[in-house]
Amino acid sequence: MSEPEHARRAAELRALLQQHAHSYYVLDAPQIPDAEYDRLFQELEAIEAAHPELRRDDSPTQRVVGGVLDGFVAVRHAVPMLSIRTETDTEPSGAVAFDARVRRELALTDADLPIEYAAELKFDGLAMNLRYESGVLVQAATRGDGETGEDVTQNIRTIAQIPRRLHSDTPPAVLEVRGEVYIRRDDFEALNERQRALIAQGAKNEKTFVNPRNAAAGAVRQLDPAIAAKRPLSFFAYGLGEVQGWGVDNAALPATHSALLDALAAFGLPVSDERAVVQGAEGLVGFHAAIGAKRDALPFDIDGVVYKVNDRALQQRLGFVTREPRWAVAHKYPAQEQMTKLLGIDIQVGRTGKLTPVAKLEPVFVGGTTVSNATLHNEDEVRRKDVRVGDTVIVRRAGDVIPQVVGVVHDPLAAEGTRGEPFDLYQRLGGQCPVCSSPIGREEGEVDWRCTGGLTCPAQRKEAILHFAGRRAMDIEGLGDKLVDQLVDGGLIRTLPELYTLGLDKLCALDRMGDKSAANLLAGLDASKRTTLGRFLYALGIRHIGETTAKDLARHFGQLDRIIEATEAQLLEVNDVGPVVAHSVRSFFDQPHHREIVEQLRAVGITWEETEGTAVAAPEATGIAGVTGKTFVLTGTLPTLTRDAAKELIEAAGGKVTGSVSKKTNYVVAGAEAGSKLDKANELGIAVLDESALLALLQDQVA
Ligand code: D41
Repeated sequence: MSEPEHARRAAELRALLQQHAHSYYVLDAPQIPDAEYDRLFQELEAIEAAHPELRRDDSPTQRVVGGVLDGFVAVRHAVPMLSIRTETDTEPSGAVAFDARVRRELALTDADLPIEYAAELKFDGLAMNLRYESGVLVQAATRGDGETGEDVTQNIRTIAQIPRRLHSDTPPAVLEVRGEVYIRRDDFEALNERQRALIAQGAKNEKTFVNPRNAAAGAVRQLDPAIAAKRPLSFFAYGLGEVQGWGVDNAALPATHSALLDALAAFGLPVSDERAVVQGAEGLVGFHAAIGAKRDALPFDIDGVVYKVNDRALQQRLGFVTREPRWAVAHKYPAQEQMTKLLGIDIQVGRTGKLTPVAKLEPVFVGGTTVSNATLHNEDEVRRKDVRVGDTVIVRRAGDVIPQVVGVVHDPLAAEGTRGEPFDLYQRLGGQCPVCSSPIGREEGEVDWRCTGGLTCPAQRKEAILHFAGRRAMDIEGLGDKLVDQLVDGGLIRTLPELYTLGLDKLCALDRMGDKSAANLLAGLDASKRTTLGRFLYALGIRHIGETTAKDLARHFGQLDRIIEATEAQLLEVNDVGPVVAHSVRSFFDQPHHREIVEQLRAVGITWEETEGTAVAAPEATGIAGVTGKTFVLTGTLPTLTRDAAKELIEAAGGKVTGSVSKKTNYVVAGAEAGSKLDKANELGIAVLDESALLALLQDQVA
């Protein structure tokens, strides 16, 4: 580059970085991936280093970003919140280099023993200082610029995991705990689903979030704590700020970082179990590799691991340079977001008929694999993000979640009018399902277009059969997904009733199907014919009709024909049936091909007992008082009962099992690794039972 070229590029980079820093820090809506921001930042740093005369006071390289926002009270940290040095070399050599630096600083030679390190995760969230006085949480503050942050106590108090009071009879007079506020990936996906639903219902001020860290940042800096409370925040502690009176003269302060984390855990603070004490560079490399291998399986995002010299006395000897301790480093992993080009948009028909726009991408290495397809969720999402073919987009792949396009990179230098057309799903498909050519439709208040072919669309056939055969539906023993693939792909069955016309000869002709398994399947099919009305209804796979609703409908109407003929108003009379469910049942049976399938199923000999129904009698009258009518939510792994078994027991006693915790939930049954549902229960003050307490409760009912 020539001299004027450098000057021009530096100015361009300053402008770009300023714009992106604003989007990131102020709007919580980044326009480019972090890795790209870092690249631009480093490019500017390099130019400024080579040409000091180009350095400007307002350059993003000259100040710490993340200043104080209007609306929150500034808090001066009693002890500054330091930064952590980042090792961007994602190879093992990054760990080796850190160990070598530490040994050099301590003037150690090869003859000396390896250094002991505490290795932990680098959570991808928001740094926070929690101040406890006499064991009581009195203040929570963001890091800000490290000297001054914002008081976000109200919002942090909504995090159920963070104790309001330390678990100790003799807490330190002052204990500042530092850690990271983050959002789990499953909570993030659920949050964005909710946001998409709100937007679909016409909510104006709602948006989806680009990634968990941004959602967390937005929640922490919410001016309305009621909104913050609805965001599923979590917390992990990793260090200390000011400490007074932890024993006489802080004599109870642990001597190592690992013991400190144990002590924080004993105070009731969340501390990650994914940590280790290791020896020397070799130990660090091993930890980096081990966590790298399970990164996808962790329930939250990490962008690296952190190594800390374990001995706190050694830490003090090492000290820090320009606000970064010499005794700690963050060792990164490959980024989970990257930029690439959008080559086209395909539309996939899901197994339930949902039509999903899928981005065809120029292959890009992200989150550890090469990605060339990513979901765009639905048409509204594509339009809102204004994603068009030919654009440069940001792709995110984290954990086992399918890759997603989270946004478009707008090239500020691109000419107007050179972009592709806005996306229109209906027009693209000419109104027809790309698999079966049935009309596509979208119900009011829904974001997803769907194929209306239902049981007749090949894309939905396998799923419909598997659902029908499922253990909680018709319970057809021996009919799993491999066999369904064979039956459908081999053209043996196209519709549900055809299952029951399969013969031994046809089955034996299938690959790997012996006489015995064929006979077993036929026996399974035969046995499934005697069922209950609830199971049969559930098996039909009507949208929005889960097991519980199917049972409620069966109990209420008693006879299939009454359900088939019921008006929406009559359906609304059923316990827990709202307009969406009523409409779904009605439109299912309005379709002639669905009625035909039901008739054919009856014709092949499927039977159940029909009753008068309990349209007038309250269901409570038949159950066992106490558990009857109570709503349970199951979360985590119970020691002996499977989820299905627990559900069956609860339902047998007259209780109901639902999927999410709300004010209407009576009990949450929690097992190992219970997640956000448990937090929610605690937050709402709902009774939490373990397995034995559940069994005792159910026992009481029977006794
Ligand atoms: O998980 C993290 N993001 C993390 C951040 C961690 N595990 N340890 C950290 N340790 C420090 C020092 C060494 C300065 C106590 C940190 C951070 N700092 C940190 N996070 C944001 C700024 C600094």
